[in-house]
Amino acid sequence: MKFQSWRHVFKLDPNKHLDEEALHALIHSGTDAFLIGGTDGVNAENTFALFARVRDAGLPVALEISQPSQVIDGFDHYFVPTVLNAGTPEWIVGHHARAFERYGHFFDSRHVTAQGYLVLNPDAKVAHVTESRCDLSLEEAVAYAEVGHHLFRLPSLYIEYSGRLGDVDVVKEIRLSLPQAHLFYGGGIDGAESAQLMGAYADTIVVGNIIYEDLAGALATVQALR
Ligand code: 1GP
Repeated sequence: MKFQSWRHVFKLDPNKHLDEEALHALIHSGTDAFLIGGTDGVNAENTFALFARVRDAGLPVALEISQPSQVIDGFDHYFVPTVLNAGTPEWIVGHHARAFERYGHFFDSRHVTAQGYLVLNPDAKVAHVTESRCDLSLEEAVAYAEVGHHLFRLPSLYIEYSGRLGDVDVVKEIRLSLPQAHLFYGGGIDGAESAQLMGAYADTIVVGNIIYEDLAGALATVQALR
């Protein structure tokens, strides 16, 4: 199943505890895929441990690569973020160049997709790490997305509000400006209502934190999009 047809994704954090019962519920929730990734304390060991628990679940499992040392063979798909509004070139192209130095010979474009991130919650860890400029006007946010899609021709864009629900007008305007782009939205989705709100404009909704805080809320996000 290609990522373009994913409507709903659960993002699992290798550095967070998930018991068997919860994992079983997620596997049978009707979600389209699992995305494994996180910002804090993610390494090859905990990434592999989590991957081993979901690899035979019958769902696509993708890795969001946040550092080259975390790359593990065997995933169905790999996403490589490039943060369009990062404050340092490291997170736009620097880490990527170092990853290609090490792993370039393994590169297979059929299984690797660049995601043009717009990091828009200034309080999120990812915003601090990437020194992202989050105080963008609506027009500026759209312009960054347009650069990612039209100029860099990225195969997907990711509107990232990790930790809180974002501004639906930003998601809506980017959708209207870029009807052909594949839009991921993530941040603060905690139940049916927020899933529907952002799902009206984004192609793929990513649900993360709520898995660990309110499993019933997390499960409700899947049904809301069906
Ligand atoms: C994080 O966009 C995802 O990278 C999901 O965000 O954890 O706030 O659901 P939440």
